Amino acid sequence: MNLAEVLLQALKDHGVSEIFGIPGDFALPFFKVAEESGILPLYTFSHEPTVGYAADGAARCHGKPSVAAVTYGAGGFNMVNPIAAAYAEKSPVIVISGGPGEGDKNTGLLVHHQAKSLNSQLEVYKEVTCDQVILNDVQTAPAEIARVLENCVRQSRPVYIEIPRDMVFHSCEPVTKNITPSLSLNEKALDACVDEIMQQIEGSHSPVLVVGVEIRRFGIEEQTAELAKRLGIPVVTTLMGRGLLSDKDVNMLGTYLGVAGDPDLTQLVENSDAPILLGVTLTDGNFGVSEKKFDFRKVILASDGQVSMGYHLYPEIPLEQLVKQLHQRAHAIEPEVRLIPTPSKYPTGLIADQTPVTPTDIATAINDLFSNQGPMPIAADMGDCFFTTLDIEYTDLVAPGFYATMGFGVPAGFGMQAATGRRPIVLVGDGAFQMTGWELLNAPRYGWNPIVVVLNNSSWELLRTFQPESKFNDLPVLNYANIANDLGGDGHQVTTRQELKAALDMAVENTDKFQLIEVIIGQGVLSNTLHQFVDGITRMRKQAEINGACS
Ligand code: S1T
Ligand code: MG
Repeated sequence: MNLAEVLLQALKDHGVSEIFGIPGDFALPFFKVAEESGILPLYTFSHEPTVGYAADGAARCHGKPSVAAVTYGAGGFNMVNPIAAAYAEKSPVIVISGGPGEGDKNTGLLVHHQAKSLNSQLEVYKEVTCDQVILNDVQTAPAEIARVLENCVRQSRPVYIEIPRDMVFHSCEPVTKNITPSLSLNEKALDACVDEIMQQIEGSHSPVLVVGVEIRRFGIEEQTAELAKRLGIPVVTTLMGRGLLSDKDVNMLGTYLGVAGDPDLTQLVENSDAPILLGVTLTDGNFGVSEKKFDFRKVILASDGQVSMGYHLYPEIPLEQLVKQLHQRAHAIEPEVRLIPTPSKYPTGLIADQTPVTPTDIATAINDLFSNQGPMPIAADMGDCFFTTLDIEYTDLVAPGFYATMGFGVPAGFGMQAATGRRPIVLVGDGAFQMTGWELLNAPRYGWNPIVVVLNNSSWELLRTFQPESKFNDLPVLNYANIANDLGGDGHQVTTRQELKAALDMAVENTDKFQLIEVIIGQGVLSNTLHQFVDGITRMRKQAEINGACS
């Protein structure tokens, strides 16, 4: 086999199911082998941010790596932001970039697409990946590929592989996959850690399980659900973790949103005497809106391969081993403080009248759709569309809940459909649609048919909420429904609830092409959850000012 075939086979052996990409002259040989070998399906797009977001969306759905392949320089640098998002949210994306060969380097001339130096791209990607390699030696290539792919899986972070264009067709030995990649395990430390956790849980009155993205990234949602059931304790997700355990039989109370969320749920989490945080990342999005500062002496935090509780830190405790051991030791805990999930607090029963549509009406219409025909997976962009998803029944969701980049929605919807074969609903604001929504032109060639809901307020409304005086928040007025028709789908423009319901029913019926529902929303009209976030953050800032003034 040649080096490219060896790499493609190794990708497949490490769980990769598809490649997203845009070629260039430094990557043409690799893309030629990728297309002609058929080892993995290849989907090309129009702009590299979409390549990165689609691979991220697919990786999140698979719980396994996905590939974003680009050319050197113009392509690679164009995709840094999506890979930064994947790094921040622990999504295992494998970046494969073409690169200059020996012939290119020895001319004594500057190489086109290079920036500061020939290794500039590698240096930049070191900041958003957990391991990197340039494959310029076929003798060492198999071991280097094995190492980098193992780190991608083991750390659930992006990695960078550069394949010089004059190396692609060199014959190369196949990659020997390293043993199941897992963090090194200290058995005695694991036993001591589990003992201490069980002791705290058994002595608690109000334990609660808070789950974060690592339980999906390391493929242990089922095991986590079993643990929760055996302990008999309630489960909530972090903002970043919304959508986790959506198909599992657990006592799921919803998403912890602090001051912006359900008050009973917020109280339960913040007053718990044994909050168990599994696979949770301590970010401002997840905990910045905490009404009450957590007493971290009581928090049990298992994340990034270690466990901290009280003043103890247990290094080298892989999450999957911890959950397995806890499950073996767990027994029903009868929490005295129980929050029985009240009937669904999600809005339903849209009144299909002439009232102008609000973001929460969109959530209500989707909830009604789900109750009639079952849930659909959702890909959300960043803007009020993201906060709107929090008013939608609990379902599979991919969204940039922490890194908060725009442009994620439509491409991640592609990644979701490529990875799962399920038709997604995409929620995106007009500003974010202007970034990557045009990529819908590529949907027909792959038979993808998302239902894309564009919240069109002709505004960067999320920014206006915090800085209303700025005129730059006004966006051009565009008819996205007309544009959808030109991009190969069906466009529906709606203003009233009645039109929204009709358009959604029609979109669901039409599966032969993507459906775009452009919802005209007045400026200043926000989702319930965003209102709560803004009120909560404003209240906290005022309190901080008062505290500052008093100190
Ligand atoms: N650029 C990128 C790539 N991501 C971002 N998050 C931003 C800029 C900053 C930003 C937001 S929210 C927002 C911007 C520009 C406006 C979003 O407008 P739109 O998509 O129309 O949604 P809505 O009108 O619902 O706000 C976050 C806070 O950083
Ligand atoms: Mg907008």
